[in-house]
Amino acid sequence: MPGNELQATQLDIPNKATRAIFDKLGGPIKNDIYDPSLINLQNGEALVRVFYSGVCHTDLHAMIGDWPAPNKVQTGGGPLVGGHEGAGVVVKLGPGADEFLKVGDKVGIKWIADACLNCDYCRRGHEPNCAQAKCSGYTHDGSFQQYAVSWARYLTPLPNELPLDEAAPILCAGVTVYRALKEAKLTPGQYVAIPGAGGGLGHLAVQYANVIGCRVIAIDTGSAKKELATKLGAETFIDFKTSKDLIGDVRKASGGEGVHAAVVAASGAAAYEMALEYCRPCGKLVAVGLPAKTNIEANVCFTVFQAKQVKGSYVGNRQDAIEALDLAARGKVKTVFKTMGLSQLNDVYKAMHDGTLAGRVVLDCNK
Ligand code: 8ID
Ligand code: ZN
Repeated sequence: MPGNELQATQLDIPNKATRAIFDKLGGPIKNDIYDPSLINLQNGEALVRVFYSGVCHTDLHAMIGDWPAPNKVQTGGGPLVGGHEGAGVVVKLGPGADEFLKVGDKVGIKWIADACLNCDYCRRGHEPNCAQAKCSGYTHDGSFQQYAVSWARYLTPLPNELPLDEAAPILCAGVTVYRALKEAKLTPGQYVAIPGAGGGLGHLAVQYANVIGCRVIAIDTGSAKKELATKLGAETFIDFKTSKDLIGDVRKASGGEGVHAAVVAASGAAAYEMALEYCRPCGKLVAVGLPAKTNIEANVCFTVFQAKQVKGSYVGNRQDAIEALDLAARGKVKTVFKTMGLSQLNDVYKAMHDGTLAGRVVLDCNK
């Protein structure tokens, strides 16, 4: 169902479906057949037929296991189904779940699969920081499967006019950079640098930054990513591999002063090395990309004298997701993606590791 027409038969639950699993760190990903008709939904759970799932670099981190937070495989919970940019349709509801959704609703599976919604963090809209938060494709099986169980109250309703494949990458990449730009508190006409601008998160960040009216300096490498970032509205593209003076180049492109904010959307540690330096006084580094074992170096004297800020930004809340999707549904932001099959996930990870993907890959879960 790439478009919006849903046929009644698409709500039938078959007794055979495919999921992509790994049971040891480093992979490989294997296709596994299971029976979704046997799934016994618990209180508040929904069964989602996933039509498309975006592949986020976080999924690759999960398979490698390089983060200081154990995933389901690392805690001995058995094989893990990755994926947290799932777009599909509700096909069955567990007890109490009908308070939130009905069968046939188009919904999105996000990184945060559920939160308590009642603690201090949740009440303030910091749902990702809830101590009870569950993560799709990490602590809980995610969207790299044809039928996924998730929590009805935390699934995101999808705008009807947005095709499911276009919606999928908004559910993590889109909401994350949308929220990160909010954290940057930029105003129209200000400069923002986006390291990782040619990747899944970055290509959406370029567009959301344009919606705000910012002047975008895209940082990434290679002609495909240059073309993509420029086409999507970056004013300047700086190739981090060929630039001989990245700080100087960013300053030159931002009126000689440096940028008002850097939203670091790269998965590589090097992207953090110079970001604080090419921010102008009072500028802000918003940390989004999650390279393992990486520290942000900030010289105390310069940080104080120049009143600079460093801020982490972790996905977004339910409202951020709705807002990010709304902008996509109204055509202000467009996901650029290549469609591949669920069975090709190993190839996607290889290309992602090699840095050869521009934009996102969206898996067609029927292939
Ligand atoms: O909530 C969060 N903070 C959050 C949410 C989702 C994803 C964080 N992430 C993290 C991922 O775990 C990953 O570490 O953001 C990072 C980027 O995810 P992605 O966009 O899904 O990855 P990608 O599509 O592979 O794009 C990464 C881009 O970074 C560029 C690459 O060329 C690629 O285009 N890049 C690298 I690697 N090093 C760079 C550098 N030094 C760089 N760009 C500029 N400078
Ligand atoms: Zn993600």
